[in-house]
Amino acid sequence: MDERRGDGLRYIILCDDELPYYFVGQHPSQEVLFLCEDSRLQKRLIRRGVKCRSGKLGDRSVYQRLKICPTDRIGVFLSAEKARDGALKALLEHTDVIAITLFIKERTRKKRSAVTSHPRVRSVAMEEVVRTGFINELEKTVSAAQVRTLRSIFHDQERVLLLVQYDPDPDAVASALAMRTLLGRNRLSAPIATFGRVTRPENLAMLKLLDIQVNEIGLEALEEYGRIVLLDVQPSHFREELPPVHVIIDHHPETDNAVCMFKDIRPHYGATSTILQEYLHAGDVKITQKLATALLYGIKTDTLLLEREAIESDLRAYSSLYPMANHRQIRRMERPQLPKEDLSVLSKAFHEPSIVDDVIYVHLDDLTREDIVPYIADFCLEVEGIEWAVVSGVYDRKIVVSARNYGTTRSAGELMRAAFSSYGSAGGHRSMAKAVIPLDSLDEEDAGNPQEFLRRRFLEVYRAALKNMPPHRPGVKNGGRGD
Ligand SMILES: [Mn+2]
Repeated sequence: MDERRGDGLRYIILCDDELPYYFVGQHPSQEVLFLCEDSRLQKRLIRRGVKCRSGKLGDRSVYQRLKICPTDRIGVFLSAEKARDGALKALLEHTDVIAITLFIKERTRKKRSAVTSHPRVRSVAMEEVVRTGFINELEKTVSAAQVRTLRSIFHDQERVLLLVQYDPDPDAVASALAMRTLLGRNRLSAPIATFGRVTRPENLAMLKLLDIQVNEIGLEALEEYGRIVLLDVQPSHFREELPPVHVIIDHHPETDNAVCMFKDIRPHYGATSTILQEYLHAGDVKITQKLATALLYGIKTDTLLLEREAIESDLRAYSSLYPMANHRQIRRMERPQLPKEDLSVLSKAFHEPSIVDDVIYVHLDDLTREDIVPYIADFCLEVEGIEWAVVSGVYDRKIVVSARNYGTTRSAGELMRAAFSSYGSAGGHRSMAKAVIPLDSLDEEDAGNPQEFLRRRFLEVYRAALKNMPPHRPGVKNGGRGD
């Protein structure tokens, strides 16, 4: 009778009233078991359809009968201090659970006993749990109303244009895709369009892998559409004088006082994809794997893996999309594949790498994609005895340079700035940096032999920096690969 069911997780909830039932309820896939002392409470919980046992919670025999195992998830909702401490003590001393969650009232938080401050006990304020759930509901109510308004704006329209920025990024593309889904449209009745084009390789990889089409259009094409929707962008972004747009959904600070039929601008959000995820959720729209993958990638790239300007809403959207997304595709977008055309360039470059001091220089002549350069720079740093890798490539009449080091010497960003900022843009962090130099900014001789120019300039500043540098002390300031 006390045998565990299946091999799934088991949630064990110790309680002295019915409240936890509303928190935890019945979990569709996992086993939930309530434990209480009062047999009348037990009956009430069983009537609600959950499993419940009663017994003395300070008594180890209760837990031994249940064959508590380390991974059981144990939540304690006991308001009487004595009963609570007794139960915790029994659990800690007579079972091998990894940890226990103790739910407490915020105002009692300070009153901690030896057993509630045990390292295996984590206290969570009930108010906190209620609040996040509560805010969620308020948000959902508003989002559902917004979805109703949006649908009414579009329902009698034949063609809708989803317009994004000049060089659309994953957040914009995912938002547009989500908008189309929300409106129940397809790529003909609601195409995604830009006045520019998608250029970044990882963004192109996203379009290819997820089979998303972004049309390149001109201003005059806007006339063909009954409704124009701006996603992840506002009218002032465009050099073109836009006709009035109908809908703006964005997370950048509001720059236009544009009057339109519907506007939802949330500058505190990390991604527009998060706003759209909330709409889809509130509108009870089924999210396909493709859409979940796009939105997750949109949030991930705009928030730099949730490190930059991500708020709770972004985290919530992220975690709700996570199980639905195709992570293999996301990995492929993040590290785009090497184009076959560039293989011969690579083999030529590796045939004659140049190593001076502990710096390796590799130059790739004509590339079809610029992101090969940082990729090869990472690789070169693995070469035996190498402290610095400086890899350059010519792409679109520009020299792209990536520098990498082990962080033990001078900052890559500083050296690259010193060497190349007078020719183009240069900068970066301690262990990785980038420069972009238009070929036209070099004199004829250097432009004809960029490899030699780069090596000479870099070595100049590198040697100068070594001379001025105090003896290296590991772990101080310059230590660690960081970035
Ligand atoms: Mn964005």
